[in-house]
Amino acid sequence: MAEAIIHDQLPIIRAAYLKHSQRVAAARALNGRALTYAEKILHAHAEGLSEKPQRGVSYVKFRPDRVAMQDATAQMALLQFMQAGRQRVATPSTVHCDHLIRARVGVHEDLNNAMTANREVYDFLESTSAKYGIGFWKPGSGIIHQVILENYAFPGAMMIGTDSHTPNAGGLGMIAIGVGGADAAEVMAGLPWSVRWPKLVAVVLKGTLSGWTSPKDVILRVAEILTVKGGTGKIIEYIGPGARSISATGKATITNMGAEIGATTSLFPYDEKSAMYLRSTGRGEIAALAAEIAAQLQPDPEAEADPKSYYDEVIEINLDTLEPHVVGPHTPDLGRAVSALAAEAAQQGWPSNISAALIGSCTNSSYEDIGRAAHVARQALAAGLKAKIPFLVTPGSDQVFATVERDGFLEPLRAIGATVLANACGPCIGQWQRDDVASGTPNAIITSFNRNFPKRNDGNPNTHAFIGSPEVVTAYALTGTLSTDPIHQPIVANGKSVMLAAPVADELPSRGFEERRSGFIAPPADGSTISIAVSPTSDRLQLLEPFMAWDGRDFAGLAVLLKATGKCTTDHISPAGPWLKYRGHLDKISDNMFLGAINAFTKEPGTGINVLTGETANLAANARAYKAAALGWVSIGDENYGEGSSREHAAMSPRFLGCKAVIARSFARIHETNLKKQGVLPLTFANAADWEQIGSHDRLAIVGLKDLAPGTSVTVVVTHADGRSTTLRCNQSFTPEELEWFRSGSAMNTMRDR
Ligand code: MIC
Ligand code: SF4
Repeated sequence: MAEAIIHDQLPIIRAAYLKHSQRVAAARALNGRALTYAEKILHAHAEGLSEKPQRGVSYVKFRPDRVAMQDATAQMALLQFMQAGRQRVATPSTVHCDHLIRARVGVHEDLNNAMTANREVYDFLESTSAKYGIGFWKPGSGIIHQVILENYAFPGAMMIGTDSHTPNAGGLGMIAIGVGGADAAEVMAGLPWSVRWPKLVAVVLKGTLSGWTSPKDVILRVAEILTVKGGTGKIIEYIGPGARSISATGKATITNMGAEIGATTSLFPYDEKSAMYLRSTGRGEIAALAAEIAAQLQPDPEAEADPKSYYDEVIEINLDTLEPHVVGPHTPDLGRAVSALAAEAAQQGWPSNISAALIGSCTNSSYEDIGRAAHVARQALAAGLKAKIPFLVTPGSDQVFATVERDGFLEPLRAIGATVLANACGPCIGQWQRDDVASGTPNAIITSFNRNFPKRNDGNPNTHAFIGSPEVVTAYALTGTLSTDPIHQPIVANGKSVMLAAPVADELPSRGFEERRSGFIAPPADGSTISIAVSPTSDRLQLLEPFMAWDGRDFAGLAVLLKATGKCTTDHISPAGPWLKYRGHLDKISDNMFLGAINAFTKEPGTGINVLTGETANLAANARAYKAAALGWVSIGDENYGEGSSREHAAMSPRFLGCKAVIARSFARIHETNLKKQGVLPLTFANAADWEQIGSHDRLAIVGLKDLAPGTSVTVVVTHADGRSTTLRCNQSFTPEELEWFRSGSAMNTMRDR
């Protein structure tokens, strides 16, 4: 099976490399200069480019090589794809079952429980995959991004994935972009994928990592510099000698978590580390093919020598002096060195007791990561120390799990008290049945995951989540407190004082990885006879009804359902955790709409004033009441509205419950596109201060919609409760093609109409 997965890809990769070399040569001529690495991949996949693309301006169509979907988003992606009426996918695609597994006691029981609890959804995903020619990875085989890195990622490729951390594959030199399910459905249906030609940021790495500093600290530092919206519309390219010194899996940690700065994607050039990883995962033949065109899988030397002339922004990080970092709570860009955390926690009054430490996840469960954590654990054991708090380990894939088990890394971790969970997202996505801390209790946790929004991991708004590298998190597990620095100060326990030495571990297993690909089910050559059954009484799955086309009239009398203040991520708009199980049922999941969004009108999450009754109620309930009364509504957003994930439910639920427009100070890229795809107007205030003008009982008219064209501004007339009215100017970023989606009601309607 393993052989087949790789072998099937070889002809595709050969053809891709031939095209890559030809296209790169042509692109140099078109641009009249040397190219960065991202530019090479973009040009190799662009369709019909006759002019030099303008960064941040030109809208370009691309032909990705692959589509990847995880179970929580694949349901909507496939339900939408089914509307296209195709027999088979036009682009190689895979589905990975990882998000729906709940972490409670440990790998075996949790996996068994998931198989029972999610049977209907797994059956749907498996049979749909078989029918349409999609590769299917069973629950337990691993988290999408690890499985992709181990089996499908190759330098120079382009992939889209229905998960925001798809850029993980950028660690292996690939442009891998997180998108909503509608984008995936279109590419699977044979349509191109469009995006504005990104701006380019170079992160020039000098020096080498040493001591406690790890790849995680590079991205934590970048997040601190660029903030959660600093990467919007940009590709982050890591270059310089330091880049070549980082392992391929370490690079993947960095590009994976680039989602947290809103970047379109992040990537590293192909180098010897990439080749080593490919060989170690049984893909020596791919490494050999890449080596033949190595120069084309890197930035041209001119670009690396003079980044300021080739990139829009240049950031320099010296790995020799980079300190281990911890970020949080509540946002990934609130960073500082580990050495500064205790003082800051005391000053801020954050709960000092850490209640749980968690390592692993899609971004930090490589052989090297677990090896370094295990080294810390071995030192603890030698000194008679154990984890003071619950300590959970989530391996990224079956292959990594089997290899670290074989090489004895899990033993010391278990011996200090770790529980090894299933190879799945688990606590990272709120699939953590936590019984030890009552909801509402202030506490801190520390993880090596990506995200730390309030309620993200355990549903408790008072859990202060911090993020660090697996080795740093392991050290904190031994002390259970934020008040001391466990890596620069001795750990005092059992009357002894122990100074931990900096962890060391191999990047890759000297004996190679244990091959574990038995979780893969290849699709049959002909799936046309397979029928897909969705029960009309199911509460897990629901066939989609097309959204209504726009009636050609301006919007008038719209109510303001919500005025979000502060951070409003997709986790605030469409929380996960207990709601994950309804990801295939639009009506059901819409009850979670805006549960986490802080409403400026009520000063609390999830509620708003129903303008029809004057009563304060749950926002989804208000929206349902407006829908029943045929009253359209808008949602008002703050900065970087829709930050975070790719989940299109955050756009579909509002659309389903009658939202006409979202007007925000600014948007995160994937969410803005998701809104457009579902036929909702995303508008931004031309004057950010106009956010203040909107009151709870105002009614909005959005006028001149017939003349909507790329670049035009939009007039919004606000009629206030006292009868006064204010006219606001808003901006929009629609392309001609995206306007079609708005007019026909959704991108899926446009696709079907064609
Ligand atoms: C996440 O990390 O937030 C998720 C859960 O993986 C999401 C996808 C989803 O909500 O299903 C993402 O990153 O896109
Ligand atoms: Fe899964 Fe967490 Fe990674 Fe998202 S960030 S794919 S939830 S492990």
